Amino acid sequence: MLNQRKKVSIIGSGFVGSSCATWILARDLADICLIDVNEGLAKGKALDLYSASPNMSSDISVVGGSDYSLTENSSVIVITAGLTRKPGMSRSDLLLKNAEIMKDICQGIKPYNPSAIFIIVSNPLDAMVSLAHQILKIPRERILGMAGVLDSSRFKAFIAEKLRVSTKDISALVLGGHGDSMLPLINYTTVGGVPLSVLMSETEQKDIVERTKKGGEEIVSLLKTGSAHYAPALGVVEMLSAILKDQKRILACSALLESEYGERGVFVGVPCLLGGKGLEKIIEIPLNNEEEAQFKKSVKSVRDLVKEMNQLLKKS
Ligand code: A3D
Repeated sequence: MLNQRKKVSIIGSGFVGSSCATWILARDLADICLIDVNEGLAKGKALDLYSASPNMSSDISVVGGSDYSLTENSSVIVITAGLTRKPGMSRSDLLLKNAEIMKDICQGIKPYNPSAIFIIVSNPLDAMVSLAHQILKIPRERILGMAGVLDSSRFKAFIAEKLRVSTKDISALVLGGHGDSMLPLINYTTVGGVPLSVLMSETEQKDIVERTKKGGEEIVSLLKTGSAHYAPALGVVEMLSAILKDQKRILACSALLESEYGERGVFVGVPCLLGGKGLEKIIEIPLNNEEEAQFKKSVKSVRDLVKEMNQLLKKS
């Protein structure tokens, strides 16, 4: 049947946005619309990718531009637009700039997409997804932030490297905000069903947890300019596959808590059941006292950041 393909629009066609589009094409997932404030960039990348589709044996369409009307009736919208810190720019300046960009995008895109599911990637992640939710005013089922899938993937990669085992057998979970306060959960990590604590010393476990928390920084310091994009983009595409194919996967995503984990009105990384409706359920897992204290600390740091962002927006 014609016209049954789903459409994914990606706002921000920089490193993360264009890598998302590449993985979507490679997995033949959906038609793609790339949007960027730099129209030529979005159009050029779209044309380049579309030219690759015959060699992928793919029939997906890829269009690009800067006009939000191109995104009309998307199944999913991925927002990766944002600025990176420039010399002389304070953390608050960057927070305000990215918040203004997020606000403009959400206001511009909403009229064309009454029922889309949104995946936010722009940083600071938990604050940006919270702002997008304030502007879009959509049910929590249709708005998620991507971070936990990436952080869990880094955690698994470092475990596989250390133990010299296949990544396929590793099951792991990272909760909390996307940043220093994230919580890689050793107690929920297994390799082929064997608890990690059986396979690694406590010192080795601690080292891997620390490396996971600083995974993004390690890459930034090697690259010198820019930041990670292959793994973040694949994190988005894992979420997209779960939604577009109604896979009912349990993935760590930033989602709005409405009583779960004893919290309300905050977006933070938790295990989510993802399917065709978007967020179908937040899974609550038991945490020991230490894990719970760390989770609460992480939630507080997200709340503080959102408060700071809202004050900056009010003053601007
Ligand atoms: P970059 O390659 O600079 O791309 C950002 C793009 O956004 C550029 O092409 C800009 O032209 C575009 N842009 C800026 N303003 C607008 C606007 N108003 N409308 C449309 N497009 C606009 O950055 P990147 O792709 O490396 O990173 C993008 C964002 O993702 C940043 O905020 C990163 O910090 C964030 N990021 C998050 C993660 C997570 O795990 C949460 C990982 C990697 C990157």
